[in-house]
Amino acid sequence: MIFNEEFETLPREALEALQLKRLQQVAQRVYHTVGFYKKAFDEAGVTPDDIQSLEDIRKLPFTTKQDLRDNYPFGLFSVPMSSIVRLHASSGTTGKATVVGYTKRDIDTWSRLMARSFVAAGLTKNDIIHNAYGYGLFTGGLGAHYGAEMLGASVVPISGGNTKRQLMILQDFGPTAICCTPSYALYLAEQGDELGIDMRSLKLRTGVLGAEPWSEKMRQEIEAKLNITALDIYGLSEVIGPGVAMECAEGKNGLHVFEDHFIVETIDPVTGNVVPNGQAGELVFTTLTKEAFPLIRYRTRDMSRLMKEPCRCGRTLTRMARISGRSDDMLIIRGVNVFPSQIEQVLLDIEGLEPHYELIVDRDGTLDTLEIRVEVSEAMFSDEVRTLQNVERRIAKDVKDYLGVTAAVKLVEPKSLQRFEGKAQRVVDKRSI
Ligand code: DLL
Repeated sequence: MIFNEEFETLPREALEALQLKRLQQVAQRVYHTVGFYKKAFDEAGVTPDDIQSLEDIRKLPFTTKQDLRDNYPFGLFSVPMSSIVRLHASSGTTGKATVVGYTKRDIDTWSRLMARSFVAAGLTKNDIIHNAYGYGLFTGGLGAHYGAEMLGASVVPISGGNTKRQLMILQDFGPTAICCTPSYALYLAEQGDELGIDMRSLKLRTGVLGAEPWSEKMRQEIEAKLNITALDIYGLSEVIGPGVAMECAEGKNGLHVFEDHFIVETIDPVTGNVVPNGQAGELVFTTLTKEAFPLIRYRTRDMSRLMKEPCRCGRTLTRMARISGRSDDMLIIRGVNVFPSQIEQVLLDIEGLEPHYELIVDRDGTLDTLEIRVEVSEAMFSDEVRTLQNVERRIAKDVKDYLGVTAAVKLVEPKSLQRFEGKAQRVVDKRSI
């Protein structure tokens, strides 16, 4: 089943003609309404009129997360605030990260993209969708919610957390589909087993899972434990939220990028050059239809590879392989995006700590764990145990307050952590997904 048959199955030529027309429009729009883009285009010596073919997109400059931060909070919006009906922000940051805005039409576009995603997963208006993505500034909850309503399905807006209640509702309401992160799907399965619930005999048939990297092995585990078909959904707040790309139930091999709304490129993260089709590279997206917050050549730092071969579902949209990693050091811990530099900032704000630390990320059963080991100064090291414990508590609290993640903190002796000659390796990620 295809939600938007016309646009999802356009012959490539027609799709590319549509993309070019929309690219020309968005280039004009940002050049004339957003000071940042006018300056960036001028510096690159390019004007919107230079876009004569799709390849000409390569003349346009990249946009990075730093550009978004520099223009915090609303500097890249292309419409007046009176036209903005919704704001979201990326998770797990001090707040000074990335804020995104939507017009009424953007919300409608996004809802349709999510409805498309659900239909690609085989869902219909007869489904009951248990939406365990977090509601709030994170785009997962409301994005999936509006999409489910657009489809006409019955949505259970359970949001994240309170696993016992989730398990009760899974049994009592009999939802046929679940939206959550893959690791939470596994956690639910595990907790259900512990409580003696037969998780395989629930009414669940489908999982629309994403927001963090996962693997084929994890998919098999989730499918076996919950007796569902687990499909991958990708997106990022900057581009629109979930619903940028979705795996179809028929192909179950790569995610269709909704190319009538986004142009996707893959680049070499070091040189910035576009890599040949099929080769691994960093995903770069340009939005074609967004009004409030159009983005030109946004560097996602997510690594993938594009597959142009036709898919058995009939969609002509290019597929991207599941995300294989990141070209920067961003960690996703229990669904929260965290940069080691943000943890460093918290540590440096506390007196008596040395700038030597190590972050150990692991998985306890199905849950991500974070341990922070940090060296204390000689002076502090000779303090009473109680003082040291207080410092540990303070670090854990600050990390939780500012970044939204729970961490176990361990103060270690001065000079006990490894030193590095080249690039410091501060993160030990023991998770195998
Ligand atoms: O995670 C949007 C989303 C919500 C996607 C619900 C899917 C489902 P952000 O919080 O801005 O937005 O985080 C975006 O999460 O750049 C990737 O690194 C990672 N990510 C998202 N989906 C996937 C996925 C939402 N399917 C960042 N596989 C992105 C791997 C993913 N990583």
